[in-house]
Amino acid sequence: MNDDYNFNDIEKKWQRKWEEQGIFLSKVKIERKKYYCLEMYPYPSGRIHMGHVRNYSIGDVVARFKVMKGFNVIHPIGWDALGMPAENAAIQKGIHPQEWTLDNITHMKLQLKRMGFNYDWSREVNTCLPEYYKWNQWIFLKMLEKGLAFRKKSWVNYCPKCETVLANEQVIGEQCWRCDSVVEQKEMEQWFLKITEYADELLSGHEQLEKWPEHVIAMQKNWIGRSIGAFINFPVYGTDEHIEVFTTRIDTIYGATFLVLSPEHPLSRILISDAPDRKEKEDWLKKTIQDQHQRRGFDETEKKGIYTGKEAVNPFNHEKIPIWISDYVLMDYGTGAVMAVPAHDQRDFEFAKKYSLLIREVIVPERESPQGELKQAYEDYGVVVNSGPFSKRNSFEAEDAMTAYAEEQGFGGKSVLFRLRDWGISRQRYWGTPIPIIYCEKCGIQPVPYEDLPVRLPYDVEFKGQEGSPLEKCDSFIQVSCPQCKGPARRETDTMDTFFDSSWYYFRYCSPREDSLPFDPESAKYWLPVDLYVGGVEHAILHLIYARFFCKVLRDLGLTTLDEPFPHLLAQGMVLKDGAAMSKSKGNVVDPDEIITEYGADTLRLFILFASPPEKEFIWDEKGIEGSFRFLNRIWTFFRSNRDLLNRKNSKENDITELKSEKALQLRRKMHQTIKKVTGDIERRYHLNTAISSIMEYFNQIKKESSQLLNSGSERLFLRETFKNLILLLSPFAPHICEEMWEGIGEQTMVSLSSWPDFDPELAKEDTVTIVVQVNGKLRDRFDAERDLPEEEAKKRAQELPRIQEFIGGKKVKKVIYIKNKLVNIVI
Ligand code: ANZ
Ligand code: ZN
Repeated sequence: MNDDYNFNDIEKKWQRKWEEQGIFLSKVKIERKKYYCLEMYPYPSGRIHMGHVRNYSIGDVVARFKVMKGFNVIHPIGWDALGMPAENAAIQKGIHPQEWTLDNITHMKLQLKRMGFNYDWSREVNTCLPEYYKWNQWIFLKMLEKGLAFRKKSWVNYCPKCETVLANEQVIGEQCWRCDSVVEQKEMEQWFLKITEYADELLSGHEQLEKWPEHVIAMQKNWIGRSIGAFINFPVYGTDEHIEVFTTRIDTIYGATFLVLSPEHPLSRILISDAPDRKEKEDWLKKTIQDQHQRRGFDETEKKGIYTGKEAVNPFNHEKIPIWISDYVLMDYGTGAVMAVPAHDQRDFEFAKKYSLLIREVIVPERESPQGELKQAYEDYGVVVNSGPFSKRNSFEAEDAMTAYAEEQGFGGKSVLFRLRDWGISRQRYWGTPIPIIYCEKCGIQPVPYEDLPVRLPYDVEFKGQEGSPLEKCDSFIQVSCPQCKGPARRETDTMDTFFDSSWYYFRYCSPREDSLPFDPESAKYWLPVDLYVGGVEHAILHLIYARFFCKVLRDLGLTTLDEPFPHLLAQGMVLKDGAAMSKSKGNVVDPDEIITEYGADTLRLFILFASPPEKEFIWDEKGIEGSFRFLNRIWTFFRSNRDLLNRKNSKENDITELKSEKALQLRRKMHQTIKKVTGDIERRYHLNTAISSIMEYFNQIKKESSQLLNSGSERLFLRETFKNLILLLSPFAPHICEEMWEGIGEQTMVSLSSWPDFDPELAKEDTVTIVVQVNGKLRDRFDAERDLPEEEAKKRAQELPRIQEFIGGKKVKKVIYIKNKLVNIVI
């Protein structure tokens, strides 16, 4: 037999065996503790990339580890298969989106299998199949019943090239996230989901998410954006109209020297309607709404505005102040109107400077008086001045008193505002879930009856890339009879945002073929929550907020009792090469298939996990992959040359008598230490990189001591034990080669199903030494520490000892001398 490490044959062999024996299929076993390991499912773009390889290798190690630890593991995978690229491919290449998607899935599935991931393929979910999207429609109808899905006319971002409405988050800067075209504004009737109803709970729920990275929580908090402030009504002078503003700084209200409306504010048009230069103003308004929308809200841009010619009355001091319209006020935040306080808000300050409006200081830092002329807004809190009866209090007292006064007088009150917007889910696209709605001239908006679900996407449509969705031109789809009056009616042609699909797919995995509900509540109750969710940090906001929202909605529908679906999130870092993320446009893509062909999947897995901890960036480097390959080769060679000696047949199991040699004893200590370290690294910190490096060290020691151990009987048996443990520890990372060696040393059950090794806590203890501490050469104290403590650490610990501190007694330390593993001398 050829002694080379023939990874290709080995990997194929074990992938076949795993599949034939169905060892990764998962079943509910009430009596056993479950573990749900989930990685964000891929979009079937055509090929697996290194980001996938990294994401799925991390999950796979954890899933395999948990199997060996005796958990009943569910590790599913599926396809986020709807969305724009498929349709763009149809337009560009003339392939039907369904063909394109299914072909891609077939190919990527083979690629994933080539990596040796232990997925339960029987649970595969594919969102472009009616058996999946039927339940999107079902959930939508339930939300409609609950008032959580509704229709609203709204300004939407529209990409002229993709011919579709984009969510705010799909607009980067001013451009379409996919094609970089400049985004336009369009007013349309859209379907929305009322995520704002859950804004408070989405925020308070963060408290349960202790095992989420802090920066992800911070991004979500910021996205939800809770502001405490007040609403105040300003009457428009000489009319019955009022302008309501939202402010977080009511303490500055005596400094409000003008009001500003957003161009889209309903009063903006009305207030300029009798202006002498009405035509000009209306043109300005139209133009601003059209092309300024995207730039709005960014502080850098110059603020432009017009004066309406009207005035409002400040209800606190009855002062008349001008009403302006400007693009720096956003319609979709608060009331779309602000009281401008130029002395204390920088945006208002710049606006006032530009148009020579009054600036009045009403807040000063403690023990200071107004400055006269400000160079910029003073935005901090401080002492209130120039504010009638509220003067001389600090900002916070003034806020309370002023809010109470506004409430008393009935022109305002305290309020909490969220930045989070309702989620617009309508897309004017073909390749998405049809929204199950029928429009009837007589009966109005009608939900498709549940028994008529799914509303299937028609197959025969044309993809020309012209205005609108192909569904709009598909008569067989559009023409339908009204569920109410049976008269002729028209189907909704918008499809759903694909974030809808990914908001609940992790429930579907629990019972993927369930056909009476989106998922079987009993199975979900057993498997959920997801114990570890691994994915890219680019999903920190949208996907992870939407999925949390859906979980709460499904809970309120009585399908689950879960509040939070993902108590533990591992946000993996990006894969870089030559200083940039791997991407086609940068031309720095390394194709996983080529690496597998050249080095094997085990080497690729090992390398991608070894080079950095999961949450850090990973830098691709060719030398690194060779290093991992060499390591596996060295283990392989060791195994091949000692195969017979290591074999079960040649040893009486568990018959290790006393170890005699110091080397053997040391190796045994190393073995227990390594088991402890690797277990802890995987289980507690997910530091797979340090786990791998301790396995490498451990192997080096085995190799070094092996020739001596092989000479004596009981120690040879010990060598077998220690090598067995090496295989077990390495197996989640490099499962194929480990199965092969495991079989090669005569083991009967597969290593993938074997138990994770235990360690003896006594033997796993790190070596410790006692270090004596002297002050000016006199012995004063001692402490125990790990052997080979770094010098700085030893010096620090010595000086921190309470007794030593007493001796130092605040005197200046001149010098600290360290003799490794023995002594610290502090000279004062
Ligand atoms: C007066 C004021 C004085 C303000 C001051 C701030 C400082 P956050 O914290 O983000 O909620 N604002 C309210 N609605 C707005 C809109 N639609 N477009 C633009 N700006 C708007 O911000 C709340 C503050 O942002 C509000 O408080 C308001 O300006 C402004 F010294 O009112 B403030
Ligand atoms: Zn009807």
